[in-house]
Amino acid sequence: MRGYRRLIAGVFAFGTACVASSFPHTPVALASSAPVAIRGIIEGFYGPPWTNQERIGLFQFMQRENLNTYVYAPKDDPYQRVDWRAPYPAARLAQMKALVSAAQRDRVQFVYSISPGMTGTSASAMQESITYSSPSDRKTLEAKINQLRSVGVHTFMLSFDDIETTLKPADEKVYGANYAKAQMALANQILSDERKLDPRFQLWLTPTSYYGLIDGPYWQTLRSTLSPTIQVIWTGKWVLNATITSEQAQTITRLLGRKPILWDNYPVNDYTYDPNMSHQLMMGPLQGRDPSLLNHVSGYISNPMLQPEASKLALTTIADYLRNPGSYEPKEDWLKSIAKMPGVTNAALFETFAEFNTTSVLNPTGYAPTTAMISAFWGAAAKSQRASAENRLRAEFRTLAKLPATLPPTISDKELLREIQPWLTKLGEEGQGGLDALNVIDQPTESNKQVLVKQIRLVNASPYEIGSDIVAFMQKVANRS
Ligand code: LOG
Repeated sequence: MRGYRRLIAGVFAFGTACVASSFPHTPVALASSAPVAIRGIIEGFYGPPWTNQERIGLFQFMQRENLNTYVYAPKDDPYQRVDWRAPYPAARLAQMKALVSAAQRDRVQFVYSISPGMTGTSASAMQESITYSSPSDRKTLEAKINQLRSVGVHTFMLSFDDIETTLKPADEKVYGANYAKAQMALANQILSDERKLDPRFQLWLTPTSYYGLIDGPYWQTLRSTLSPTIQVIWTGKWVLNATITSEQAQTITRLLGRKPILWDNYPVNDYTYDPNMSHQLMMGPLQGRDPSLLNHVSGYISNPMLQPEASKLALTTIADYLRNPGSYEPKEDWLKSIAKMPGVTNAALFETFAEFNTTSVLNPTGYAPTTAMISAFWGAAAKSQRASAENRLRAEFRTLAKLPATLPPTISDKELLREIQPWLTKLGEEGQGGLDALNVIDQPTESNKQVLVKQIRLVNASPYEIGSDIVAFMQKVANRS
């Protein structure tokens, strides 16, 4: 089991200040009015990494949206994690060079993350993991950094999230059980070695304690030993957060001894690919972040979904929040962002689909209109009320049943269409299922019931999560009849 699953299970259980000069070497021209200097995206999820083509598309989007930083941190890219020791072969390095150049062209700062620690204590994990005190491992890591510098990268991140905290015997001899000390010493040494080679070198660090608000030995070691010029990541009180407040950011600033770079785990959806979960799209707006939060962080980076094109809706709202957090209104901004969504030619129709993909930790109820329609239907006391509630539901179910045919011709971005297709298909099946359920209510014949039961089986077989209130409606009708 990956480390983060344990953490996420816990989450589900309950449900200006920085000016350009503080980041002197960035090649990016910062908009002077932006409330925080580092604004961007971290490709930091588990699962299939994006392709370079997808990343380059994202850079263009980022430039338009005034996002200036991209962090390359795909957990499942072997060169970034398990095979961190392996240098890039020439062909792969050329691809990285093309990627870094594309980012530069779009005025996006490229940050390369490397994760030299593994999860667990298996023999292979122990072997793959760095020995912090080993000069040869450090040199190997620096050689990898130097290789990426040769293609134009100057900012690096050492990522120690979701890793084993038991030290190897060689490290124990030097650091006892204090893995924080081992990590900080390595980071400081790399900073001093690399600065000698490259005055533009910048280092960021994702600590093993990357969330929370309660002090402990790890952060005590971090703030007392880590060079103050190294930027440190924090994800909020938890891994996923309904709210992130200025007060929390001020607390963590004291604990880390510096303002954090906020790694916001929204709209990331990798954890919905866990075997016991249904896959979800996170297409709702950013919400629950204090308007003054950006005064208390040194940067804001969003971890998006496995689906880069579909991520652009939430990312547009994030970019708007980052431009002007004081006047940001989630729902209003979301509607505007749909209208701007690249490759979408019929905003109203896209909204019909997108509103079914807005349920998240940030907004547990979401925007799907069927929730209220279904409760109005069951709650209708008078016959006439029930009839009009039924008519409204039927019209909505018809729209949804037809959506797999009506929406695709209005989407010119075929990648976006490919990404959303499984959810679109399921929503169409649910629309049909809703109609089947209304038929059973109106005419409870055996054959109508069989049609409904068959449709329930079909939607329940899907591993994709969408429109669960419609499925519950179908089931309720089947159980009653
Ligand atoms: C991982 C991240 C993953 C995210 C959401 C951080 C710092 N690390 O729990 O790679 O995408 O959760 O599943 C994480 O957030 N750990």
